[in-house]
Amino acid sequence: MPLVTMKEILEEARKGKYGVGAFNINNMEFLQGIIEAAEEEKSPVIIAVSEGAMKYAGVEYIYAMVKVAAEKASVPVALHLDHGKHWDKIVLAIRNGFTSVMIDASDKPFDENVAITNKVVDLAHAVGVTVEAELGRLAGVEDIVNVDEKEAILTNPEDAKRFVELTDVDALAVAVGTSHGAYKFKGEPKLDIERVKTIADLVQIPLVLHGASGVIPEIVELATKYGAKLPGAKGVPDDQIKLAIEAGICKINIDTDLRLAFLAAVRRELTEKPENFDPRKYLGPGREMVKEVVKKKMRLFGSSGKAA
Ligand code: PH4
Ligand code: ZN
Repeated sequence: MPLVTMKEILEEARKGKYGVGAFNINNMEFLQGIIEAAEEEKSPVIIAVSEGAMKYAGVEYIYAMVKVAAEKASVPVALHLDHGKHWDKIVLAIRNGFTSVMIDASDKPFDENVAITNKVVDLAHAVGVTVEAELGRLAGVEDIVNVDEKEAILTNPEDAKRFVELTDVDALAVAVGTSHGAYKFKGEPKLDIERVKTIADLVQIPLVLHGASGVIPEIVELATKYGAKLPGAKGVPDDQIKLAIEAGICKINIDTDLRLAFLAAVRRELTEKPENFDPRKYLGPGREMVKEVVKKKMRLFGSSGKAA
C-alpha cells in the first residue's frame, strides 16, 4: 500500500494501547529485514531515517527504496525523519516524500523549542506530514546525581502539557531515563515509569521513547565471540519497555539493536568463511538477523497482528 503518515499509525496504537517500533535504516538490507518482519508479524511499522542516514545513503535513494517497500507490503509503513535538527534537512525530507518528520529542538530553551517546533508544524501540516517534537534531554537516570538535576533533564509533565497546547505537534518524545547507543546504564537499568504515566494523563497525543534498544545480551555475546569489543554494553530490559507502553508510550525507537544484530551476523560469516568474498553471502545473514530481532520487538511492543 502507499506510504501512510505516522499519525495514522500512532493514533491506532494509542487507542489500542500498544507500541509501534520506529526502526532506523541506512541501507537496503536493514529496510528489507524490517519490512519482511512487519509482513510476517502483520504489524504496522515506522521506518526512521536520521540526518546522518540521509547524508550516507542520499535522500532520493532512501525515498525510492522505502516507497517500493511500502507499495509491495500489505502492512502500513510510514517514512519518518529522525532527530531533524536543521530546517533545510526537514524541508528536504518533506519535499522528497517523507510522511513524518521529527523536529528536535530539545537542546533549546522551552520558548525557543516551541517557536521552532511551530515553524515546522506550520510547514508539515500544510502538506499533510506528521510532526514529532522532543522535550527534555536523553540521559541515563543513574548519571543524574541529584533531584534538581533530574528535574532539569527529564521531561517535566506540566511543561509537556503546555508544550502540546502551544504547538499542535502530533507526537511528543519524552526523556524518562533512556539514552542513545549501547551503553545506557552502568548499574540497574531503570526508567521513570511514573513520569510517563503522569505525562500521559496530561497530554492527549502519542508519546515517544527514544534510546529504547535492549542491547540484547545474546546478540552482544555472539558479536563478542566473533571479535567485537563491547565491554559494559547495556540497554533497556524488555520488562521496562512493557511497563513504558502500559504507561502510555506509543512509539519506540530502535537503532542500536539492529546495528548489533547485523554486526554479529556479518562477523560470524566473515570469520567462519574467510574464503567468501561475495557480499550477498555476508550481508544476507545480516539482513536475516535484523529481521529476527524486529519480529521479536513487534511481539514485545504488541503491534504484531494489528495490521491483519
Ligand atoms: N534514535 C536513533 C538515532 C540514530 O545519527 P544516527 O543515525 O546515529 O542517529 O533516534 C534512537 O532513539 C535509537 O535508540 P537506540 O540507540 O537505543 O537504538
Ligand atoms: Zn533518538
